[in-house]
Order: sequence, then C-alpha cells, then structure tokens
Amino acid sequence: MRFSTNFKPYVLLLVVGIFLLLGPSKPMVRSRVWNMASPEKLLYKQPSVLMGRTDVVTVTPWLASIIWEGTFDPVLIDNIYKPMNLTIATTVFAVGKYVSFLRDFLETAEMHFMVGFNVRYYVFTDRPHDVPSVNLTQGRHLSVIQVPGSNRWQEISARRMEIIQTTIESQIRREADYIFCLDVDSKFHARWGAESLGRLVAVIHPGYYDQTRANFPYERRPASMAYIPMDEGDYYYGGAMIGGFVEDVYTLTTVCRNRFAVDAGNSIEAAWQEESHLNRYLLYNKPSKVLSPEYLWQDFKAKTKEVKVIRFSGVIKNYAEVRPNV
Ligand code: UD2
Repeated sequence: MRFSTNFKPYVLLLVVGIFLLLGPSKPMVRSRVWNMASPEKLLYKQPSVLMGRTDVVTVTPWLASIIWEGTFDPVLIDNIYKPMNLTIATTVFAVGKYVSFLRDFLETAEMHFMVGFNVRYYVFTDRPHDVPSVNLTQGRHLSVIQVPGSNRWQEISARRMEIIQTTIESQIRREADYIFCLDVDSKFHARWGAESLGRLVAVIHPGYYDQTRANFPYERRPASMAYIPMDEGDYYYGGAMIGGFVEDVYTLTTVCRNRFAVDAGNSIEAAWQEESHLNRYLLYNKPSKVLSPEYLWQDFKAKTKEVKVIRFSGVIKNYAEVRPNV
C-alpha cells in the first residue's frame, strides 16, 4: 500500500494510541470484583458443616443463600467487607405526607444499617423543606432530590422504578458500588450489614413466607406484563426492598419500568403495582441472595419462632391519613 505524499504514518499511530488509551466511550461504572480476603489471625467461631439452622431453609434451589440469623458470622463478614471501602447507595421515597416517616427511618438507619460503611442516602420528595436534619456519622451523606407529587399512591409507589433508573444513570452509578431501595414507612431495629450484599438481592415478604404459591398475590391476568401462571413462582418478594450491584438493579428497574409502561398503554395496572413487576422479573432472573423476613417485617405482625431478630419493619400506618387517595 502506498501513502500519498501528505500522509504522516506517525499521526495515524498517535490517533490509534490515544483511542486505545482512552477506550471506546461507555458509561462510567464502578468496579465490582473483590476478593473475599480475610485478615490473618482473625479469631472467630469455627464453622461447622454438620450443625446449623435446621428450622428454616437457608439456600434456594438455585443455590442462593437465604440470610437468617445464625447463618453468618458478623465479625468475619465485617472483616472481609469493610476493607473493600464500599459505598452503598440507599434510595428512599418520601412523597406527600410520607415525609413524616423520614426522621425515624434515617435515625434508625444510622444506628443499624450498614454501620461502618460509606452510605449515600438519596431522598426523593416533593417537600424538600420538610426533610428533617439528622446527624449522620462519618462517611455517610444525604442528598435530596425533588420529584413531583401525585394524587394516587399507586402511581407514587410504581414510579419509583423509573426514578431509580434515571438517577442511577445520572449519578448513582458513579457514586456507589451497591444499592438498596427501601420503603420509608419503616424502621431498623437491629443489624442490617454486609451479609446482605450480593449481585441481585430480594427479600421474602413477611406475609407469605409460609404460604403455597397459589396463595401468592402475583398478577394473574395474562394480559399484564407482570403475569405469573398459577403453577409457577418461587417465593413472594416484598416491594419494600430491592438491592444489589448498581448495574443489576439498573437492569431490573429498566425492565420493570418498561413493562409497567406497556401495561399502562393497555390500561392495566398490576395487582400490586411495581411489586408485581418485581416478582415477575425475579421469577425469571433469580436473585443471587435472598433475605429472610427478618429484613422485612411488619409491626402489626407478632414475631414468629423462626424469626429470631427483626432487623427492619414497616410501621403501622393509618392509610387514610397518610395516602393521597384510598
Ligand atoms: C407494599 C409494599 C411496597 C409497594 C406497595 C405496592 C412491602 C412491605 N411494601 O406496601 O413496597 O410494593 O405494596 O405499591 O412490601 N410512597 C410515598 N408517598 C405516598 C405513597 C407511597 O412516598 O403517598 C412511597 C413510600 O416510600 C412508601 C412506598 O412508596 O414506603 C410504598 O408505598 P406504601 O408503603 O404505601 O405501600 P404498601 O404499604 O401497600
């Protein structure tokens, strides 16, 4: 091949070099591969392969752990995860009167949620001036993001998927490694730590963990994109918690948001809004870690014998009082 007299091969080499150095343009996402390095000489209880919880199932049929008290060693877990210097995004929506739940949510999170980790709270509200000022410990930040109000609670609850998706795009994927999306009308009561971290994390709804799948309140109309047939289903997952790597939750929220929009176009609203779409998504995209109902209880429910610790629980609320519609 002959070059024209004006061609300068070193210019081509320079351009190719710069391209290889900078790489093709792609969204900036944070690295997500860590070794499970444990410090030398750390003393903790010897694990057993014969003794453990026998009153509950601690692994799913696709071999994801189900996290119950007694299945992990908090000292060991913290010593493995804390040196990774992870940042955990935590989204919470407080739209309309739900802003009144924020103080308890945040104050109890400071006591129990991912203590010792970098935590970034993203508070979505239409009432930024009513967001309480809460003392945050070192390494923890809070940003308030204004969102529109609505006169339908179903819309507020369901629109979370879309807003989480777009906020991951605009900032969270650059600021955090993992994300938890939580209901605000809740309080933490005990440790919720690094044992909950995983690629895609779901929580078993406390109302249905002892039920057969036919009794799960899945969306049963085939016309809906959230449809689950009667003879399918693993668990009933609660919509009050979605977690995992930021990019995996991004995919989940994108898919659910799009399916919700298709349903809306067909004038269908799934039985439990985004919770129904979440359940459908997780049936065919299995979570890599499942949190037991310790991580999502409801204050009106008496504690059952298999639940040794209630870590996070929905408060009793007067629906007519706090919701914009009934
Ligand atoms: C269940 C789910 C919830 C959601 C909903 C179905 C559990 C324990 N809860 O709760 O996650 O799937 O069913 O839509 O699994 N919100 C506001 N302002 C409002 C209304 C709602 O900010 O006026 C936000 C707030 O963060 C709240 C969340 O949406 O925590 C869910 O709404 P909810 O708690 O009223 O829904 P609920 O109790 O039926």
